[in-house]
Amino acid sequence: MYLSRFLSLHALWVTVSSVMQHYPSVWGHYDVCKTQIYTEDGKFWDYTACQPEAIDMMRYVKVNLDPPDITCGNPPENFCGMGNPYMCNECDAAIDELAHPPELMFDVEGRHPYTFWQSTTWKAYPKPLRVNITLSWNKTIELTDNIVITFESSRPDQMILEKSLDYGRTWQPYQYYATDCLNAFNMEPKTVRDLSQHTVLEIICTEEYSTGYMSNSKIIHFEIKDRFAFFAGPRLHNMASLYGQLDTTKNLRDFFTVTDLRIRLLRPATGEIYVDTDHLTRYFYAISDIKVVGRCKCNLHATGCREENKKLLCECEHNTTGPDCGKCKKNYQGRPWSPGSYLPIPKGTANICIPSISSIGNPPKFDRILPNISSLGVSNPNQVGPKLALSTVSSVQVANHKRDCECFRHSNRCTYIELLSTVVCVSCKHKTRGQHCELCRLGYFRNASAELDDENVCIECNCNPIGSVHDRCNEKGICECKEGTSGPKCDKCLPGYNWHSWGCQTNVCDNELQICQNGGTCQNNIRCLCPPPYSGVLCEKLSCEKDSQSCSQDSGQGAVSLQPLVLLLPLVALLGLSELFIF
Ligand SMILES: *[C@@H]1O[C@H](CO)[C@@H](O)[C@H](O)[C@H]1NC(C)=O
Ligand SMILES: *[C@@H]1O[C@H](CO)[C@@H](O)[C@H](O)[C@H]1NC(C)=O
Ligand SMILES: *[C@@H]1O[C@H](CO)[C@@H](O)[C@H](O)[C@H]1NC(C)=O
Ligand SMILES: *[C@@H]1O[C@H](CO)[C@@H](O)[C@H](O)[C@H]1NC(C)=O
Ligand SMILES: *[C@@H]1O[C@H](CO)[C@@H](O)[C@H](O)[C@H]1NC(C)=O
Ligand SMILES: [Ca+2]
Repeated sequence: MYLSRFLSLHALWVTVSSVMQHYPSVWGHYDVCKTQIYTEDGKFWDYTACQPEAIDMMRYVKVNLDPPDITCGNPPENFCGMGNPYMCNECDAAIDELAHPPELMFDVEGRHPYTFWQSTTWKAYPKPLRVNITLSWNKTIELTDNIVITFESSRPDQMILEKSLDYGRTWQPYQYYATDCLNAFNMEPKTVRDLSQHTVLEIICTEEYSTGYMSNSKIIHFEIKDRFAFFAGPRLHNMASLYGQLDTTKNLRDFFTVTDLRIRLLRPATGEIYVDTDHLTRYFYAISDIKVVGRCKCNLHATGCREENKKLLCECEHNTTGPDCGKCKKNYQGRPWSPGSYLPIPKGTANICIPSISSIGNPPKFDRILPNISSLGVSNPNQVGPKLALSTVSSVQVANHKRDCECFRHSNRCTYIELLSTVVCVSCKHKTRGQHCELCRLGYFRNASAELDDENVCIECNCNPIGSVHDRCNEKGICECKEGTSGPKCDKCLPGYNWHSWGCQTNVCDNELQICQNGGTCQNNIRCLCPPPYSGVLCEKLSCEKDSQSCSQDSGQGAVSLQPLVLLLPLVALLGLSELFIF
């Protein structure tokens, strides 16, 4: 409700401001995906880049611990204070007040004493005490604030924060933490303040958060804001500059993007050079809180991100779809998908998906249809569908869009046809053709499971050359068959027909309807083998030998009288003596 009220106020405001022909410079929150604009020509939607609000991401996280049995309390055990090895407490998983399960790392904080997760103690020393805490969102998120890990124990001697961008398949280090960076990771110690705009992506090892087990601070940061500050200024007052930078530098954007985080605890705080083996119950990890703030990555195509079946999903606008709004909706693939852009400041560019131009697949319905371009010889009369010029899409955005060379990645060359004031792709590859390489060549059909810009978008019809009328097929790949032929590829015969080297032919004989007579046998459904003296297609005739008696009985007189002549004719032709026989 708030949003819609905001939208209408906003719309009103846009009306005013478009009269005044300027926008206020404080814009740049990217919190609306579209606004209505009123002009003399009527109402228009103006589409803008938009993104969800930054929220507490720990509400949606799935946590996994490795080793799985690393949480203390099963069996119950004692742990003691780092400073005072005689001040001890009990951890018992079976008793609520004494249990320290992983959920306590991201419960609602504010109680005292703090609730916390705790590992077993370092009983197995000198075997390393190592724990991986993996945080998974199953959704790409963009971090907007520092990651803050609050320890209840002393902060570890060695720790690595890692990130994944591909749902946990591969991992990269984000930051190393150690009391002694050189010793632990063979890295020079650094702090974020040692970095600059140019080295902001460098992975550093910091000693800032580990030294001094007696120190009061129990907090570890991963400094997002300090890194933003290289672009947006110390108090982040110039976010526009940061957004501009994020827009043009993919690496920078990816640096702040994650699907998973992993905290690798490698060595607990020991405080002294030597581990006190008499009091191993002093060494363990305990974390009371993890803070991760970010926003769903929606490629600047959504302001909403909701949880559905335990999974975060962008509520995509601009006719995009997918968990990250990472592709165009069906029938809105008039040009390749692209993310929205923060530029130009302050409203960005929406890069909306526009209705498909294509007629392969399902022809979309448009309000306005332009004359087709079959006069160019690029349209297939068998696949007539509405063709749409980019300029007819009713949107300010698209009207301004240059008619550039959009060939769905099947070509990167276009030619301008002045007569039609149209840009046409040339040399479409991957068996495509058409103004935007959006059609399949003759003899190919659209792969329904492939996007228009897929290399495999067109599949060969593969019509049987003998059984089909031509080598083209319909949108399902079904060929047009000759008489007697069937099957999607026309390589089968209908009942009553048989496949020969020249296609399907009606059976001459079979064992049901066309039975060879007079003791003849049917050979391959092609011919009857007749026993003498029978002949004819079905052995229904008697062959007349010269002095056969049966001939005159069964066949008419004409047959007898004609016979000598019939026998003579080839001979006559052979000798060229036809003039001797004048009837
Ligand atoms: C933690 O992750 C690292 C890196 O993938 C792996 O080598 C290690 O076996 C995992 N488990 C523990 C308990 O360290
Ligand atoms: C992640 O999300 C996908 C859907 O996008 C779902 O199929 C999959 O099961 C989810 N994985 C986990 C581990 O929840
Ligand atoms: C997206 O498509 C719907 C129709 O399915 C249309 O009403 C809407 O205006 C379109 N939005 C954009 C941003 O083009
Ligand atoms: C497209 O052009 C062909 C040939 O010029 C014509 O027969 C057909 O009716 C046209 N289709 C449309 C939708 O204008
Ligand atoms: C159809 O496209 C999908 C997606 O690219 C591809 O995996 C598949 O192999 C294609 N089918 C054919 C028959 O080429
Ligand atoms: Ca807690």
